[in-house]
Amino acid sequence: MQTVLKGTVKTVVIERGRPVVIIGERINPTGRKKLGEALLNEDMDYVRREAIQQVEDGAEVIDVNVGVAGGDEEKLLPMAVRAVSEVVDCPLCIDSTHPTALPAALKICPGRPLINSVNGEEAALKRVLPLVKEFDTAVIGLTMDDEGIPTTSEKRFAIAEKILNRAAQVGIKVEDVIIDCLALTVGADPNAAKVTLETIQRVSTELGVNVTLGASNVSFGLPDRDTINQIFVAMAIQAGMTCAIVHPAKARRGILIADMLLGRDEYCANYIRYHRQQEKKAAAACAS
Ligand code: THG
Repeated sequence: MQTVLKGTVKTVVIERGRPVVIIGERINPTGRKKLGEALLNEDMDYVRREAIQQVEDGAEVIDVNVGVAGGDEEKLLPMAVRAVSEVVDCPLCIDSTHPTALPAALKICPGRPLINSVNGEEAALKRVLPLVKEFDTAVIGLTMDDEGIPTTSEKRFAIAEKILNRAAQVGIKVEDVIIDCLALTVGADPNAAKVTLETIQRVSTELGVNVTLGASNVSFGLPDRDTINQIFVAMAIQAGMTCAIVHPAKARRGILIADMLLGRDEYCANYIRYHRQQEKKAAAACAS
């Protein structure tokens, strides 16, 4: 089950058994005042720098979310997508549910992006799936609907099935739907992470599709978020997650180690290369 995404130059293949693909989450103004201000000022240099940095830190796909209070998303989304695609050659993940901003961004986005996202809600399915077909993209399907996010893996699984069925009806291939089993903060519900992991396991084994998470959500409101996120990501990978929307600089090490421990890194080459790079960086920082 291969999901193939394309940037201006690079092609990214998401598939179980291959190294987990990092989708850089940083172009998102939620909780980031400076980025929000930059977007309101249409300062695309800030967005460009953020994209370049994430690729340097190991992102293979860049998520672009410009949802900021008072911002004109229909104008900002295509602007940001263009700016990012001018400075990085990897595929983009267009993170918007705005009915007109999304098609406007798709029109100018090079390659084969990932749409983030559709969900099990009737209105969302009717609005987004035709765009996936028209622009020949892949799409993330969130396991939630008009009743919100189910608290059981059975219900989330049923929504995943529904999204795949509806996608098939409009001629979207099953490999072009990546299911998001939804990470919620364990700070609000002790079973939150467990339900997510159980859903990943079922979706991955019974439906065979690629699975993703906005993994950083799991630690909202808790101390030492980075460690929680790293351990959760490792567990999600074991359960079947094949790509992760994360902070690349913070998540890469744990992901490389999880891949290595699951036999997806021959001779530990990726891990050792990464380790050497980090040592070089540290030495350079000391010398300067
Ligand atoms: N699923 C899908 N897409 C998503 C999410 C998801 N997109 C948005 C979000 N959830 C994933 N992206 C983020 C981005 C940032 C943070 C969490 C998830 C985050 N930000 C810090 C905060 O708010 O405290 C601040 C950032 C910083 O300055 O470090 O945690 O679930 N498909």
